[in-house]
Amino acid sequence: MSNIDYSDKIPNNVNLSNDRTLQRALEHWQPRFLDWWREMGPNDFASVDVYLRTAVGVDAQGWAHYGTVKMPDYRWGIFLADPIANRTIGFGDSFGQPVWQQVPGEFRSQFRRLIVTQGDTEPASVEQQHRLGHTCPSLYDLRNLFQINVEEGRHLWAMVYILHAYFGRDGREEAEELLARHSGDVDKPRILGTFNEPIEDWLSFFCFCYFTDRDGKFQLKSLAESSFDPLARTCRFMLTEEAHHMFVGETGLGRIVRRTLEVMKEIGSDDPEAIRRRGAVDLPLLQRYLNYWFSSSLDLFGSEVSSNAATTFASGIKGRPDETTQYQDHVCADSTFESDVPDGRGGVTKDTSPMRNAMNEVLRDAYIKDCEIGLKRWNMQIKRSGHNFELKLPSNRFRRAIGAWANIPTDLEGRPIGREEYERRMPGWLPSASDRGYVNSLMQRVVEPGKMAAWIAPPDRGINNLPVDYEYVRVN
Ligand code: BYC
Repeated sequence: MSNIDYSDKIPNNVNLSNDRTLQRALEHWQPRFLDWWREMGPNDFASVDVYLRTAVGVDAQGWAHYGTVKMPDYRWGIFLADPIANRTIGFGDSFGQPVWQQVPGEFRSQFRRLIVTQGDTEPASVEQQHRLGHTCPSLYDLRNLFQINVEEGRHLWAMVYILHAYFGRDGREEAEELLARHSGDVDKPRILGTFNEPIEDWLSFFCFCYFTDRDGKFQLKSLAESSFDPLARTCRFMLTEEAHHMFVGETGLGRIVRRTLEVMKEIGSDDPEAIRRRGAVDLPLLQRYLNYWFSSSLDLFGSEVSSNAATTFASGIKGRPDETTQYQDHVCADSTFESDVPDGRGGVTKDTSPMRNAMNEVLRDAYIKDCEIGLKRWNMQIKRSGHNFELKLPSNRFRRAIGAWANIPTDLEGRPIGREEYERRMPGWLPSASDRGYVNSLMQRVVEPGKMAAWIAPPDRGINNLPVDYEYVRVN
């Protein structure tokens, strides 16, 4: 089962050639996907050779095969992790029963909704990053951008396979719609807020990979627990690819911090203006970008109290990340969850809800802890350089658009404040027009092998044991 059949028009490890109807349906969708890629993907780089990783098998040995490819020739396909023998349902009302190989009729619309939402984010991110290749800080980074883009394209394939194989005509229609909605489109936007935010510079790109791809990790881990086994298996394999996207975010931001600290040492000052004169990213500016992308990504978990979340947990559709190892109670029929909510009079009060309804918040809490890891590492770098600046995640109440704190003005610590004060202090909290103008001025393309833009330090090592100055993308 592990090996992927690359002789098929659509590479796969699901014996696609045994199901002619499904194969034909997917072969019908394939040229539409390629049209979308040509129009909305990194199309100005269609003819360049890129050093990319392609999966040849789904086991530890097979999934990372490296070679030079032109992106439109990348072999997008359908790869499911191997089945786990005798797998049983790990949570909810049907705990302990055998997992499902088909979608139970009564849960069809909930499954479809989640799969479409997941699928929608994948092409959205490619659209958001559409023009970044023109301002890459190095060939190493350009290659990482393209690796992420092709893998997001493959993740779209992963969801489209499930829609086609298990949801009949509805699924085929949804697969068409996944190519018809576009990031930021006024008439047909992407489903979730963050995926309509423009990503016009590499600082935003690294923040997106750090914060938004990490939501991907948590959502995929939850879906990898699903009782619908084909969905669980496809998400398990997607997670192997997702790890690289977060690595790009974490090391990208870490390299920016390192470069800034070098400049601060050279000039003997932490004055933002002096740092900007040397073409680096001052730490308060970085903090404002972190505030922006973190608060936007928090909304991706949905409302704190959600009847959707309760239903999907109870019915075994969507679990919690690492359900088996991280939790004792897998049914959560009687437990409760306490959270802080606005009291409607400018203050905060406690609210207790059934645990099942609070599953979005359980996930968001775990996500926030995971986000803190990188900040600890960067703060260590800053401290070791003798500076007392500390990067911080804002409160989970700050600048929320979804849930109990939606449109409630708070400061970065989550204290409710008046609207007027909120508006007045906002330029210190989020990137201002002049911050964005400055960051844009840094975005000059660097394509000499091994050379880095002045605002980012080189990576510690290259890709797949190659040197950093390897020509990862042949742009000429
Ligand atoms: N923006 O009960 P509620 C990734 C909607 S990232 C706009 O609060 P629920 C990736 C919600 O859809 C992972 N709308 O929440 C990363 C619902 O609408 P409908 C993506 C929002 O349903 C980087 C309504 O509000 N995967 O893979 O419990 C690059 C009420 O919902 C937002 C998933 O999200 C928002 N931020 O949970 C590439 C997994 N938040 O349906 C890829 C699948 C909520 O009533 N999705 N709404 O019209 C889910 O599990 C759930 O849909 C959510 C929301 C967690 C998103």
